[in-house]
Amino acid sequence: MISLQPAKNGYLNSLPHLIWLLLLTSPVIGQTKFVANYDENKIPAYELPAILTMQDGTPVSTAQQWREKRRPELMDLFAKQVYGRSPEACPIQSKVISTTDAIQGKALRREVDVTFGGKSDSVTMRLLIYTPKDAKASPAFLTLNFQGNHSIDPDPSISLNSNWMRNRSGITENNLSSEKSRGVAASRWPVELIIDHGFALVTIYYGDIDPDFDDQFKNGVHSALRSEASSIPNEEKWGSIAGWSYGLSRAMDYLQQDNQIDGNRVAVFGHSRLGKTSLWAGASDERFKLVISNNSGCGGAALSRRAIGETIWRINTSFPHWFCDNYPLYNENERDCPVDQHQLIALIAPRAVYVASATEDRWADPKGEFLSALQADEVYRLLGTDGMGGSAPPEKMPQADQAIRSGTIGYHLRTGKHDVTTYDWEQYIAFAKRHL
Ligand code: GTR
Repeated sequence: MISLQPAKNGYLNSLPHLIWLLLLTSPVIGQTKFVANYDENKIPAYELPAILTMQDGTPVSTAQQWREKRRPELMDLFAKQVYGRSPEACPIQSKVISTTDAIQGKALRREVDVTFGGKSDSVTMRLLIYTPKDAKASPAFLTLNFQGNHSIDPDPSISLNSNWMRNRSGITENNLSSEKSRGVAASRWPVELIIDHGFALVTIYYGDIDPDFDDQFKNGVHSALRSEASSIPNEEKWGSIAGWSYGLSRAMDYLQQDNQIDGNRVAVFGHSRLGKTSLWAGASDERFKLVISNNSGCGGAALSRRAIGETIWRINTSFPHWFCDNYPLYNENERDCPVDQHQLIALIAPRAVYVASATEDRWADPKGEFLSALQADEVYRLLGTDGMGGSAPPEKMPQADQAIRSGTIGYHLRTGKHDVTTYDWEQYIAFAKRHL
């Protein structure tokens, strides 16, 4: 579904304009036409939807009004207009696949298969779990990964993933896992650092839950829970981000039964599209006590109305399966979207949230990510926390590598590119120590 705004722009008045419009909105040709704006002076004038005002204009001034009225209203809007509505939680089954010592004996490493589904089918996701060796019930970081569990560490005993995997040039249905792909993403996963600070790390290959390509939802969770989702109107049905989030919640169901993990102290973390996913998982499932978005950008932490770097049109065109079918209504039409992403951050309140950007990641709009977190401050304070810290929110975006992490909303702008680095993890670990 693509919003063409014909009336507003008067495009449909003549045949040449109609042809031009079709070219602009064609996914293939449109890709070559899109030139991202990176100029702050060219951001369209915008007004953010208020967080503390109901859709009918009623102001929200108490924690109770937030909890009982505004929060449910916003959850519903994000579900119906952005990510799509997911079916109810379903039961899970788990099976331990392997248990071994790891990290020079400092950790116990387990692989646990968690299976869930509905009437038609099921999916199995393999959890790779590192827990500090002699600790009982550790706090944990729960995360999805892009390239298979075996990509996070070269350890040859981690099982290779045989599911669909993305290649560098795009998407493919080939299985690209091989001995050579072991540890390819290790720089993003400082497992030893995490363990040394007393945390568990739980990671899952995101393709176990839903393969990341547009196949009209023939596979993954969408297929497994098709009949459970059948009563949801088509335009409100869950996209892949909601599907991956649903998988994170089922992983959380498992973690609550695992006596090596403290199910009340679990952070959900994700990078990029998986950062968008961790935010939606954190908003949807209040069992996550800390939510971390690393370079999540458009459809994640960044304000959509700034339309800088990646835009709603761009993301819906490149990745039509990530969001629900209502979301393209806001293609090049951000102002009509009833929500913006600062409200997503607010949905996590009063639980701790951390948003991180990178200086060279202009596609994800670092400033828009910061402004989102800043705007959510008022809800955090209404709910009795210190928001971004101090007696009032900061007036300016911090300098690069000057993390704000004294409050309940953390933020940093790291020097460098779109990535996850040890610097990022050091901030998350320090923040998690205070909040988990
Ligand atoms: C990009 C996409 C971003 C971000 C990123 C990723 O192609 O435009 O929204 O999610 O992929 O997930 O790696």
